[in-house]
Amino acid sequence: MSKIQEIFQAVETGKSKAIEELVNAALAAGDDPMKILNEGMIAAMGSVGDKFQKAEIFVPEMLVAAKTMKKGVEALKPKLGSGGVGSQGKCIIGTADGDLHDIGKNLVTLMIESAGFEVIDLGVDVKVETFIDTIKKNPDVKIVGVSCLLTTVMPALKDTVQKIKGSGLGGFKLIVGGAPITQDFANQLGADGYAADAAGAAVLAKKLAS
Ligand code: B1M
Repeated sequence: MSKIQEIFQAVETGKSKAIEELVNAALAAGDDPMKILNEGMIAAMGSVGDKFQKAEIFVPEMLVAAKTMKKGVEALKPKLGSGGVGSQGKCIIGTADGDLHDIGKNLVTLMIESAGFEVIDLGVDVKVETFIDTIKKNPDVKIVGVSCLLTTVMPALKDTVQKIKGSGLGGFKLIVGGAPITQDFANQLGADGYAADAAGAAVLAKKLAS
């Protein structure tokens, strides 16, 4: 079994104590950090989601898989990018109101930071008022990003985008993303941009901020 397959299995089965060593071993063997992330960890979370949907596993197993992935990403972090800290300006990010998923949002944060932004991370389950207050306190913000993982939270994402856009505040671009979000939906919301993954979000943020 390859090192990346071992990482996939460790995340899928929630072996949080083993993950750091496995990631370090894969890096030492010369595996590409993005391949470890995409084919080892993100793919494993996809499998966890499929198993949850088929009722083969339940919320506690999803939680330990998430904890394992977070530890794996921490081990990988030093290899996942570089960039002048803050040189691109500020970015405010959070997960939409009602949504507790943060692994994707954290990866987007990591990539956007690596692209040179100073990121203000508001965490999960972020009320639109919190986004608006934070934008007011940081009038030089260049990018505001909202992540959404649940179809049931898509109306809250719509509300968030429309209220931020209708607040009269400006000078920044608003981007959205997350598993159920598409470019079409982002267009319907009136968002300035959509990215399918974390690397794409960093490229988009740089493009929109320049
Ligand atoms: Co939840 N969950 N979950 N969950 N969970 C999903 C999303 C689900 C698809 C599983 C399934 O049924 N197959 C399903 C949603 C179904 C739907 O909406 N139709 C689901 C459900 C139902 C639920 C609960 C309702 C379960 C319950 O309680 N009965 C509950 C909801 C809680 C809530 O939020 N209110 C719940 C809870 C949880 C846990 C807390 C146990 C845990 C989250 C832990 C955490 O995040 N700290 C969890 C997990 C782990 C998952 C799965 C298995 C994995 C999510 C993940 O981290 N993926 C997920 C299944 C799946 O995704 N296939 C599932 C890896 C991550 C890297 O990908 O987040 O998509 P992702 O991010 C990507 C892109 O989407 C994009 O870039 C990222 C990296 O490339 N991206 C952006 C994300 N944000 C972006 C923002 C951008 C741009 C790109 O710009 C701003």
